Amino acid sequence: MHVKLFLSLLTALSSALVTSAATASQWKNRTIYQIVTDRFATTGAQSSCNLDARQYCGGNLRGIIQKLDYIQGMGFDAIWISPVVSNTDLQGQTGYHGYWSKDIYSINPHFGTADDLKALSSALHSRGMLLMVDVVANHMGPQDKGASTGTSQYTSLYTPFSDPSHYHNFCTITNYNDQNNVEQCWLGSSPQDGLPDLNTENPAVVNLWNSWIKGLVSNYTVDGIRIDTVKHVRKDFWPGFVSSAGVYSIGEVFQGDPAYVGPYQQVMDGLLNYPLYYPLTRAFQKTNQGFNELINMVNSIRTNFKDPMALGNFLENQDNPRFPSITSDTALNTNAITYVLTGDGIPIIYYGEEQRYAGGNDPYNREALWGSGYPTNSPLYVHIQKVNKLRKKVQSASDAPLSTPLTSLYNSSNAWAFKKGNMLVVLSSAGQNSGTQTVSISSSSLPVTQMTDILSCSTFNVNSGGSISVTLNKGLPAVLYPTSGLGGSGLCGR
Ligand code: ABC
Ligand code: CA
Repeated sequence: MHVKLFLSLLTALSSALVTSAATASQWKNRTIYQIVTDRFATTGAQSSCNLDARQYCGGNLRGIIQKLDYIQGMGFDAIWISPVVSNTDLQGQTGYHGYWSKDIYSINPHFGTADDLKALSSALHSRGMLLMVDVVANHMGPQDKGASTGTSQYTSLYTPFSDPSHYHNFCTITNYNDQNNVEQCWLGSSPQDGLPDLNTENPAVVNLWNSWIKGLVSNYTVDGIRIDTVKHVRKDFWPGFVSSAGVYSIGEVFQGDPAYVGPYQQVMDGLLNYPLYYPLTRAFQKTNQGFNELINMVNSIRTNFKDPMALGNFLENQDNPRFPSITSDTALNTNAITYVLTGDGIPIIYYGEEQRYAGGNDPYNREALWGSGYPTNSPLYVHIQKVNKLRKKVQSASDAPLSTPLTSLYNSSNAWAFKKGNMLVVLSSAGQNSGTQTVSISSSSLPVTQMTDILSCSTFNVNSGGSISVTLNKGLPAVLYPTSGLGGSGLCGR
């Protein structure tokens, strides 16, 4: 049979088998905008948010609905929101971030109602966007009562985990090299401020979680789940949980070693790409750092993970300092974001990243976005919009740039060029104070045609020998695609 015909029959067959739930393959060509629900948009007064105080600042689900144009305007076709369940407080601090579960059957009243969550879900779906919800199965919120002994004494605080047998006895995680310690002990230093660690070996706990996640996904038509603290629960807990969810799952294993994180892809679809995060940050935190470490990591990820394209790439999130707090060089920032948007994997951009928010570690990286006024003309907003337009345009192109693993074509102390399908990406670490930089690339795999840099709209030709010289300005990257393939993209007047 003709190969193309066979492939399209296969695609038709597999989409017929898929029900309404969004699978890994449906998430792979999406770009995700990560939201801290309390800090993204409010329907109330846009009061200033004191980050140190760790209070609710007023962001809510209805606020997100009102700002979907802002998100979709940048080209995102999926959002990830904070955990939605009601949370505990702790001696004046609150669960504004959503990770301190109290009652897993009720929606956090600070964020809205069950109907508000349903309304967000349908507002997204009517725009062709997907909803990802953050979920936590490892622990509940701190007890806020000053428990004095090792076992959980205030279990009546929680729903449905109200029996001491639902919890591991208190011990604090002291040794991250001891997997048993990481799984069985509590995050936090004392029973007072620690996160009561659920006994995820207890079949009653397992059953409650599996039926809960199934209900959450179906009640709110959730398309994907981000799973918290994955390495703190035994690996074989997860297959039952994610199959009960029945949608794409992406787990958080906060660790930089691909050999440690990789095996978790045996138990869920995707992982946040922490192994990539550290070399990516180092490649762009200063000028002229070279790209060998980053390139080696891209390769190492290929050998350690079952499906690198299902990993979620990011430069910022709620647990790490924002990139502009590491360097004020805007060109380096733009290059790092460009890798997130074009490299192998699913791009995730953290709210505020598009406005170059510069907060440091938790809690300073959780600014209220209403302070920005949501401008849609800021440089990174426009940059992200352009690359996302290209992603949309090439989503079903025959050269398949989004699903083709990158091939490195050129690498020096301050430039790296790689190709995915016919998309050619040239990154620079020369910095914002550099002048023009010419990167000459030669490869028989380049299409012999005119290429347009969709960022600057400059054009460059690949000559018959397969060489192209790309000029970069002021340390900014270039994202090139055959000019003839840009029709209808809205890019560079096409
Ligand atoms: C609160 C305060 C903070 C205070 C903290 C102790 O208590 O706000 O100021 O410092 C939620 C809230 C937080 C809150 C915590 C604790 O709960 O968002 O504000 O902090 O109450 C997830 C979520 C995160 C969430 C939780 C808890 C878990 O993304 O937002 O926090 O539900 C560990 C966990 C990881 C967790 C993270 C915060 O802590 O594994 O799941 N994130 C090493 C360890 C990691 C560890 C990390 C950070 O440090 O290996 O396990 O993450 O503490 C690399 C290595 C890594 C190493 C890094 C630092 O360096 O390869 O292994 O990570 O090179
Ligand atoms: Ca645990």
